[in-house]
Amino acid sequence: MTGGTLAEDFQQRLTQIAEATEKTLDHLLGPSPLPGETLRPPRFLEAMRYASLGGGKRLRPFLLVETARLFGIEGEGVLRAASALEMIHCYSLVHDDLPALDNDDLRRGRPTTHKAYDEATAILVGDGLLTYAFDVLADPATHKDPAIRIELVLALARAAGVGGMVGGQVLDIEAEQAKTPHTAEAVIELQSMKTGALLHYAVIAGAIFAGVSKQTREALSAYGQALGAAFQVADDILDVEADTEALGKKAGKDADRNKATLVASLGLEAARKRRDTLSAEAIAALDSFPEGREAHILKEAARFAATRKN
Ligand code: GRG
Repeated sequence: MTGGTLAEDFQQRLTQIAEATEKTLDHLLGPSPLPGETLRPPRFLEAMRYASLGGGKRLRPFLLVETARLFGIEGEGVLRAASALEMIHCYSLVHDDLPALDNDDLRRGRPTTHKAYDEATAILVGDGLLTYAFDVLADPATHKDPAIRIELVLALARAAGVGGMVGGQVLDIEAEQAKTPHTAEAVIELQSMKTGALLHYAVIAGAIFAGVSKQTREALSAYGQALGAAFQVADDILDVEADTEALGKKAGKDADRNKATLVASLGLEAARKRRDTLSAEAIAALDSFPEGREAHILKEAARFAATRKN
């Protein structure tokens, strides 16, 4: 800690964990084949690296690392799990940007993967990152206890799959195709799957590493759910604010879409209130830690999720 304000301490930790995640991803996506692999096609490996290195806030790795650290667990295994989670996140972004989905040209300030390479490569990059994430988690280098590794794998499969991120994306597409406005309840449900599930996994994975009590895991779960929801409402609000400020390309492209957002369902002011309530709920969830641990940095992360500017 710097001895600075909580917000400064949070930013410092976010930067440190982003750097450590970058190093781990760089190593994992290196050219040497792993045991059982024949070779790693060089141009494709470069595309996988393009999609996952050198950008992003790395909020999911941050949450995983900080949750584990709260219980005294640090090191290479935690960073491998954090990197696996980031691989899933990056795969979802690569696929989400494809012409068949959001059709975006820019991501993290650079051309999207299908623009920098081509569509077939981008689809396969997503597939490669998705598969590799589970390879990394299942490897004994992540945790010596196979029971812990299986728990990490199972929870990630559930968070990323049909009942989690992918299912949420499906509901989002179906909602957009509907002609009628969306209820706030429907939006909250699909967002908790599409975006919330991976953020929730981040804290649950930290708890799996630490082997916390049921009560503590429930507190962390409530924190993860509220933080994930606050993060997504904040995202919707940022989108609208960006659209209002400058009628850019994306704003023009999205203007006539029947988007399933809380801003569309509730209006901007009510969405802002909901975002702040969710952030406060996340913080309050951490007050009930049975161990009496002071989770200041995680609480600050809940404030950041709601007030971030990008
Ligand atoms: C198409 C088979 C197939 C699967 C893809 C596309 C998809 C499944 C899921 C979409 C999930 C998605 C893109 C959710 C959006 C969540 C969101 C707000 C992303 C931005 O996250 P940040 O702000 O991004 O953390 P950075 O760049 O900071 O990492």
